[in-house]
Amino acid sequence: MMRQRAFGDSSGAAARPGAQQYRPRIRGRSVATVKRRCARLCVRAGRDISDANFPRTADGCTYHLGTKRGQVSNRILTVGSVSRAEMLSKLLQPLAPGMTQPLSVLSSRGFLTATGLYNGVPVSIVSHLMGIANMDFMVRECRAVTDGTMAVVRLGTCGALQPPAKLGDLLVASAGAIFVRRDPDAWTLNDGTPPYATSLPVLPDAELSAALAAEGARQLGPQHVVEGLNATADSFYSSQGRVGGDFDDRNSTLASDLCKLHPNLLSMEMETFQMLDLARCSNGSIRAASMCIALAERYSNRFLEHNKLLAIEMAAGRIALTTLSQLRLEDSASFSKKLLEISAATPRLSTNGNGNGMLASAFWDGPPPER
Ligand code: R1P
Repeated sequence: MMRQRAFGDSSGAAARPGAQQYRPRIRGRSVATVKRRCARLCVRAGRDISDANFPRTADGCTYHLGTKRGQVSNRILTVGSVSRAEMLSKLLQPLAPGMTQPLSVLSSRGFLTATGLYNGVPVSIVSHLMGIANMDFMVRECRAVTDGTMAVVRLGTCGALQPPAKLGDLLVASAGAIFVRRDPDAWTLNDGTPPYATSLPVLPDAELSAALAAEGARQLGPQHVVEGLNATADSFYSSQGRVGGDFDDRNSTLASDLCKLHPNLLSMEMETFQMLDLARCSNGSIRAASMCIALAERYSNRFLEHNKLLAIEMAAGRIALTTLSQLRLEDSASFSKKLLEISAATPRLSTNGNGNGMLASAFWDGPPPER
């Protein structure tokens, strides 16, 4: 069945008479005031895009993530969900004296970037949303606004495909990731063409991956960390072998076929391969590794309880942040100093300059912007 292939205002309901009107405020200012100030900053910064090849605003914000040089560290913890990014950002200290929280930017496309200090080292937590196309935006647009070697750790959730991977474990992709994609030609031709195709594995940065696994074992115990191969799928349902009656997916043996083909296969998710592939193609400028929480046991059909997930996310976040902050990067000292200088000079209210995007959590803790 498998074939091996390399792939080159809210609507505002009318207030009831006598009802007290709810007026949300952000740092003591009305939402309208904050929006007006954001809009002024946007206009001043210039929202027009200057380059069709690699679109950016006049003040250097990238098109989808909405961040610019000085807002992103070259040590990046990337996570799928925005809520996970927000939760883990509480582990960061503000970048510079006078700041009360990490610098945060929420783009109009929904990417959240939070930059602060962990163990005194600047680190960014960036949400990459879901799927390989979004991971592509995250890696390329962070690369474009950072200097020096970039180290990226993905902390995701995944399905555990076979023992020894079990519910709640941290599955480290030390053996890399393969890509699994649905091939529509199988349905078009209907001539026996295999419906799913897999790539060869792409490896992580060996030192970063080993450090992640070692830190995981140190903080959680070795029984909760399993190393092996990951499979990144181009969808959640068909290409991960989830079966249902609504579509002709031809995938009932997909997960077991993959396990037969790769006995060290542990996890299945939707982004790791793309991150490792881009790092491999970055001319040596990106070091990447991936660790996923086993949220589902596909072989037993069990799913992790929500409260347990939250606890493991926090623990895994500390593991990833510790690993990133301790990693030796050639230019880390000079870069950290530069980021701190730039960030200290950056207005605390950030706009992403791309359409309607506004700042997320770091709403206004500095002086009012120039008019
Ligand atoms: C699917 O529910 C999402 O969860 C997994 C998959 O890779 C996909 O992005 O990872 P995250 O929890 O990191 O988003």
